[in-house]
Amino acid sequence: MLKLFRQFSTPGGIPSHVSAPTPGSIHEGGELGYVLMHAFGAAFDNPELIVAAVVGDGEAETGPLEGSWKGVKFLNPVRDGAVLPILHLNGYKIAGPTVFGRDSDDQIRDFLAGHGYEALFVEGSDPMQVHQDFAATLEAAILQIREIQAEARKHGFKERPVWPAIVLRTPKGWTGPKVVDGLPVEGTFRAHQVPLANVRNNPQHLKLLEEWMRSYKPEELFDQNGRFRTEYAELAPKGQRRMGDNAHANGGSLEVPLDLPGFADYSLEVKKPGTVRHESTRQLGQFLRDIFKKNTKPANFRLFCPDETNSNRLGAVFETTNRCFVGKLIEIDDHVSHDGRVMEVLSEHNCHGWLEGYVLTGRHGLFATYEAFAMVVDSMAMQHAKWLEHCRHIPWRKPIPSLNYLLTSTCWRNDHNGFSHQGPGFIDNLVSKKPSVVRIYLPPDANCLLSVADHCFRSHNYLNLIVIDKQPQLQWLDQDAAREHCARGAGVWNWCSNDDGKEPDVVLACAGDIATQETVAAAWLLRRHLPELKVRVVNVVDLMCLCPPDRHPHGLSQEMFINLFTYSKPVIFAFHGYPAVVHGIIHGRPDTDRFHARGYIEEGTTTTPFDMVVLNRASRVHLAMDAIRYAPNIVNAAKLIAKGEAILAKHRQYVEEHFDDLPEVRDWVWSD
Ligand SMILES: Cc1ncc(C[n+]2csc(CCOP(=O)(O)OP(=O)(O)O)c2C)c(N)n1
Repeated sequence: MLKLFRQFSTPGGIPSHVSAPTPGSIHEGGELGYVLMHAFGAAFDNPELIVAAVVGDGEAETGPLEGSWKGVKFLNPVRDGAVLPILHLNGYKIAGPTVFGRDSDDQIRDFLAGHGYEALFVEGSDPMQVHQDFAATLEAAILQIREIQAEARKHGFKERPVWPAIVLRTPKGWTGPKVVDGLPVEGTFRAHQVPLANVRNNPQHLKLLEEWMRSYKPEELFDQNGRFRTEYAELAPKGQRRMGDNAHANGGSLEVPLDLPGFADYSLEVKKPGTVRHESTRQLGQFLRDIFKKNTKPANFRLFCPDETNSNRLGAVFETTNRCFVGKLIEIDDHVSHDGRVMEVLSEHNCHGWLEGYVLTGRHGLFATYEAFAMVVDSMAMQHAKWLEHCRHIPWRKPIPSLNYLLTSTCWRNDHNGFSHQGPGFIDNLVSKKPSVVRIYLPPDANCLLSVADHCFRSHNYLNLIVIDKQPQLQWLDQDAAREHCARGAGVWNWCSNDDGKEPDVVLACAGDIATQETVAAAWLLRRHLPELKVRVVNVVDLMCLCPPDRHPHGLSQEMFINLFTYSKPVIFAFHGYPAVVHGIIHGRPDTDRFHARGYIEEGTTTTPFDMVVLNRASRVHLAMDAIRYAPNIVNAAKLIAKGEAILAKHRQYVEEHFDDLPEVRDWVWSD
């Protein structure tokens, strides 16, 4: 008992809410809103599992929770387990009444019925009576669930069942102090978390605390040494029947590794770098299709996407599976079925939360989304990163499959959707998380994308972020070169450099597909207009390799970093996202002032692809002009920069007249 008291919410102890050290838990109780979506993720493809999800009535006011009741419309009673929501209506949150708390039973019943649940009410304040009522209701709910499942599994799926949900009305701070300092506490918002605020200095509060603790009759429950009495301990179920020993809540222990097809089978033929255009994510779509096929039996892979699988060019998956929808199907539906494995719901929260629940219980998946709207789930990603980091230090927690993101429809190619769709900030969010759990990849083409994806699907305990656009784009590396490049994380592209392996005058570095295209095109321009300038092109796939090795495990050694970027030459760094990210990552490398990062600087609109890079001052022309500015001793620099300005003026005029990019830009390919 002393041990429990010493560790509960104390320095070096355990948090006051459910957290990674709590056996039987799959998420932190800290940030509210995600319980139902995690529960659905855990129940998918877990036919024998019933996931009890306790929803606070305050928590029920959050956007993600409000949006997550609909998970039931994706839950198939034949192949999935069940989710049993327990809506705890204690009427109050921290400082006031909850919205649901003042609703009548009928209103709550109607609300739940509208979402597809039958409400089972348990209400009262006499503990012994409520325990009995709750036990009976729980049993009824479980029998109802088993009946629904047995029927569907025996006769096949017919229609979406109405699932039970328990509504529990008990006082907030139930069995805690009734009145403190003359004010009612039990049954009010004042009972929230710390009903007695001043036990150290106020003897009255201390007395109330003692009375409260003694009301649980510790002398009956514990022996003289403070040990929990065996006769009570024995009432608990044995082994894995105990909530704390449920293997699903230590998902890594149940993981069946994915059977991955050889990713090289999906690679593109690239005879000469930068000469053919292709939609890179289409190749990934085919890889995903065959991951589904090869893992049909363990049924442990799903794709989560807010309505954009086709748009993101991943549509090949529909050759082997469908969109999941456990509701009415009609003739015009396109690849929709009750047993589809593509989870399309227009809610980034649900996609993320379902995938979290899925990987936390030992399965695998990918969340593919428009880049700008990944930020809708910034906070969820942060919480999952914290969870993983915490778990790393708990020996009994087995590693779980990584949570994989594909961000596509990126800022540079949302020229048609405009400003609202242009935001690469999810990278900024992940960069700030613990290096032990975060990986960020910016493959420049299809073959690199495949290599990176294969790597991510094999990994554990990470948030793997992959960023690449879906539009036709230049392909740079053949299969072998891509594999080697991705394994290194970054490398010199000799074929577009002209430093002959010696010290260059300037380094053009890039990370990201469009950044790569503009950088290689800048090297091409410089070759033509300033052939004596020695240019080295460095491409970065694994962003965190730029970090000094003491700050990220992927960080290149100082020697390797200098081999790429030299010790002192100017580096013009074209980056996919916000330039400040690069400056932050390279802190600690030699002479960082020589790095000039260019990237997305919130200049966006509905325009042409090249105009996007021009507006953000990250175009090939800008990069070439930067090289001229920063490389030492360029005799005719002013003249060359004037030439660059003239090209930009011509571009502006052409775009406004033709609504298209200059043909020499639009159709540009690499040539020696
Ligand atoms: C997303 C989020 N916003 C705010 C908080 C701060 N907070 C902690 S508990 C709480 C009230 C929760 O009320 P309820 O869900 O009814 O739970 P109860 O404590 O009454 O069981 C709030 C607002 C939080 N933890 N998470």
